[in-house]
Amino acid sequence: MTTRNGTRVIAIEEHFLDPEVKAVMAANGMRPLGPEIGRRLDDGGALHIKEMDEAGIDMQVLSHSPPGTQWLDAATAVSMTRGVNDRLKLWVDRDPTRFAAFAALPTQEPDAAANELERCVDKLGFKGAMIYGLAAGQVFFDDKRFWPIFERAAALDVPIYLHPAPPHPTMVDIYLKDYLADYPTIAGPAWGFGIETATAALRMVLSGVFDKYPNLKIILGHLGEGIPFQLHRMSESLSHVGAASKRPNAMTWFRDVFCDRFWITTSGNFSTPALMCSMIEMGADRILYAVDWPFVMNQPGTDWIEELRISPDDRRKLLHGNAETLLKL
Ligand code: GRE
Ligand code: ZN
Repeated sequence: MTTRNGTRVIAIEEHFLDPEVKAVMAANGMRPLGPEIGRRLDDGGALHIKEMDEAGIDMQVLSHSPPGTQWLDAATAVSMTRGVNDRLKLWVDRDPTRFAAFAALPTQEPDAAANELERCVDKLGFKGAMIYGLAAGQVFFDDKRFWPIFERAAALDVPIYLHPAPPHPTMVDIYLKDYLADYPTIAGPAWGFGIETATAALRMVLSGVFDKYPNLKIILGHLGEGIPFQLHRMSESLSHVGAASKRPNAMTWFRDVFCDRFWITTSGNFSTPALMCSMIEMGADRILYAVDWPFVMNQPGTDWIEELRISPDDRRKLLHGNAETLLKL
């Protein structure tokens, strides 16, 4: 299929809210961010398609909105996440040319999460999984207890998308609280999300999980949550002392792992300078298109890519080719 944009467009961080999860969220006093986002998150597909058509997006890779089922108690999460993924499969099956899926995982029980990932990939045809922020809002995912999930993803050869979620309250309290009332997004997309998710990615590299599972592939949204801009400084500084300095390729170790094991998307970050930095640091093969619908609308992304002056080859990679390769679409 060719859209009005002249090339196939696949967007890979596009959210929905499962009706059962919505009900337990409501029962716990959790609400989507306003009626406009709420209306789009749980529309079941029709609004997705309408707004995809209007903006020339051919395919969305769907993922649950944060924090998925990660906030539930473990037993509820394990059973409810199966239902979430089964309902998502029915959705994709209604329109397989327009939708593909990332699994939600009950990360409270890492072995169950690994099994659910395998079921979703092998039986349901899902393309990977999305996990959010801190596990249960408390622990970074580099903790060894979660490695069974990464081991399975590597064995299945599917990526894990590391997505932001509300940051730890202690971080918000110490770093941001004074300005939160006047600038509520500073704990979210304006700053807190990126800081925390970049920290999660950094910690994953330091943990050695990529030494253990060399085929592990991680996706970051929002053009890498700031890491491409910091990559030289992080890599160089880490090499001076400590564990990185003992690596044979100390000077470039962090950069090498990041550029080899991570892919990034444009979700919510339609910035040409930031894209240029990312392309120079990581290469055009590492950057995939995403919108972050409905937290970000489709049309600003379309306006941006229509104006974007990159080579036809890089354009095809960004808009669909890299997604087709990484996600086997
Ligand atoms: C996101 O999914 O990236 C997101 C939210 C909430 C607010 C903004 C945002 O979940 O980008
Ligand atoms: Zn998102």
